[in-house]
Amino acid sequence: MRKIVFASNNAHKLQEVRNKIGSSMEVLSMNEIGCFDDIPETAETFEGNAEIKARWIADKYQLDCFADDSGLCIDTLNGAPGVYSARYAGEGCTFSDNNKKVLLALDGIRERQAQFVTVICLIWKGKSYFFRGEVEGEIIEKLEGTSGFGYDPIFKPKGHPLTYAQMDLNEKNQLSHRAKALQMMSEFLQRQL
Ligand code: ITT
Repeated sequence: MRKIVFASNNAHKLQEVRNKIGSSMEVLSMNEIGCFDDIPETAETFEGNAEIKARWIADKYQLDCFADDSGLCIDTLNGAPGVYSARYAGEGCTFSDNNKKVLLALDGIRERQAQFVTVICLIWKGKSYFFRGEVEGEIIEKLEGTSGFGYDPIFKPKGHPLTYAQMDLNEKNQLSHRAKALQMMSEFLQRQL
């Protein structure tokens, strides 16, 4: 089976990735290749940050590798938190701090449309390839559900009765932004055989 490294320190993402593509390729975590680096994300786009993370591993270990940079873009906040989704409420903040800050920012606002975005950068035979998955939805008024991570309890995909956090892993992986990007990467890799 093809082996590929997923350059992420987020255990929730790793779980989603393995659930989605783990039957077609062996996904190695950073820890499994002996890497414990905290890779600085200094770019101002999802593409830029995904490429920084993937290149870091590909250059240091000479392995095929991919990384995902993701975030929640809220229309009425001009796309915030966007690339700053992990640290929206400040360095070292928790998922709960971030959710509270979003709910406060949207307090009393009826326009609650948002997109969840994942950009994957795959480094394959030394070249970079990008795959973008997006899901339209809305920010609800209070947290609903306990599965998943991050902004899952406040994001409801368009036309769906449940938030991401009210879905189990398989359900989220049928429709999520990350699942869409992973699907595209997986189809690309199948064509490389
Ligand atoms: P790595 O960079 O190590 O992969 P990270 O958590 O820092 O992990 P990002 O830089 O991509 O990941 O930051 C994205 C943040 O956006 C993440 O910390 C969550 O708060 C949120 N996020 C990303 N994907 C999400 C998802 O599927 N559901 C809910 N929140 C998500």
